[in-house]
Amino acid sequence: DYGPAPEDSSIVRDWLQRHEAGFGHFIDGAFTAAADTFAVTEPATGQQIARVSQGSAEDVDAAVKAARRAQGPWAALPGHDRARHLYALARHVQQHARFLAVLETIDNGKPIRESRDIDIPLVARHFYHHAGWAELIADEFPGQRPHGVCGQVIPWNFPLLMLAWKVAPALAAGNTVVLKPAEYTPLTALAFAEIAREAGLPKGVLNIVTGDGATGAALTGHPGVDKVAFTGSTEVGRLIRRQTAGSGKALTLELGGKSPFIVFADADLDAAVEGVVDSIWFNQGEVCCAGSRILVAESVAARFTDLLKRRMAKLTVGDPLDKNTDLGAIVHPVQLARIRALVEQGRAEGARIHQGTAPEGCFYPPTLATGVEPASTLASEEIFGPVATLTAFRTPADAVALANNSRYGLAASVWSENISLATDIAAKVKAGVVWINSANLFDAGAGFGGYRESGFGREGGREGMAACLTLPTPVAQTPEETP
Ligand code: TXE
Repeated sequence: DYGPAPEDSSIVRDWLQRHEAGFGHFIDGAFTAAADTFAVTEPATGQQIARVSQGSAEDVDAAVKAARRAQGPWAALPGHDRARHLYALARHVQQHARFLAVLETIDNGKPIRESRDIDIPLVARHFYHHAGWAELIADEFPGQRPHGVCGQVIPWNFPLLMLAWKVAPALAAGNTVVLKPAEYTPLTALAFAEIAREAGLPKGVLNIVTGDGATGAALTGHPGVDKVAFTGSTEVGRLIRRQTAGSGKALTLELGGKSPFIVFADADLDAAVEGVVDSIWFNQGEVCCAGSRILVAESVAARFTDLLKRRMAKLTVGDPLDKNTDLGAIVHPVQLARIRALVEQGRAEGARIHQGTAPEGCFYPPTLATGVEPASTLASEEIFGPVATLTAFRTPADAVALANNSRYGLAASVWSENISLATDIAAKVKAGVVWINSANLFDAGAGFGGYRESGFGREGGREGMAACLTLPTPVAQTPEETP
């Protein structure tokens, strides 16, 4: 049995106890004294588990200045030295993997099986992968240089993984970072700051300032920030685009989604059912690329719906720290209220709602909505909960039209035993990522990002590295030098 033992949870509770007075920010290699703190709660119990500081404009300014001082020396290190630091971060994450998995589960509400087997291993993988890039940049991107100071704002659905996605490539390229975690889930970022210090990362290279949207806006609007990277809601993405327009800052946005999950008649239907489980019922559906719109060939729609409903009834919703739990707690009562309101609106618009069971508290059952019009709320709004719509299609062309009938374009999943059909459809669906006979597979080596209202820019792989670098301003040539 390799799951977290009960003592892992007590190590985390002890750590929280030690920080009972509240967490400060991590600036210039040290923690500031806690000030102006707000409560962080455990979604599964509603209990306060920590207090963290609400970052002011002055805190953000101090962090940006520390990052600026550290940037020149960091970028001047030979690539293999930056790689050494990133490898050290990866190894230290692995050493603390159990602690980080339990802390993530307590703070976010996600099942321990997922934080243990998916989130934390992918965090380590991301640092290992980008350590490799740190050594390759000079050869692979000749003449390019880092942006400078990166201001990064991340959401609450994959707190430490989103940190890794943003921090690892930025540091590999020679940038320094000020990161603001989401106010619901700041704890693994603060634990990571301790780990970075333990791993010997030079001071000022990574700074963490906690707080809410106002702290985020102070960071993305700070004139000392050269590159802004944001993952979160489309509304806030729009605000940040406006705020940074004309500032000369580079910008990447990873926003919402309403991703199609397309099942053809010749698909392995049992495998596709498991695909749905991994797609919309993974992480309580709080996944930007969740397959929230199931599109299924008319000839198998009734059978597939039946299989799905039966599978849904077997999913266990409850204690996130229990290894048998399939869906944990919803991150916050505000998010739960949002999911409930959207489903009720769907019901009022005529959708038929099929649900599993969930305990009292901040939990929501796995949900399938049938009889939904493509233009209805449930089929078009990002719900960010375990709620999928199911719509039948007649022809492959209908499937593509339905799939592309969205303001978003983040991901898609195509299920068929006919690989020519699957690749043909994949090419026609407007989405940044398309999975065939699989869903929600993330790899540090593959670029991830969207089209349309899902944002722009890529994270991961070569494209992700390119987004952390910039071409130097061209030097004007004198006429004599022109051949
Ligand atoms: O997101 P916000 P919220 C979607 C999802 C969810 C909805 C609302 O549909 O129900 O958004 O979630 C910081 N300038 N997604 O309100 O506000 C904020 O502090 C700079 C999809 O939690 O976008 C947090 O760190 N930063 C999504 C981060 O932005 C600002 C993930 C995200 O919070 C800011 C999360 C501002 N003006 C929610 N205002 C995805 N696609 O992954 C807030 N923030």
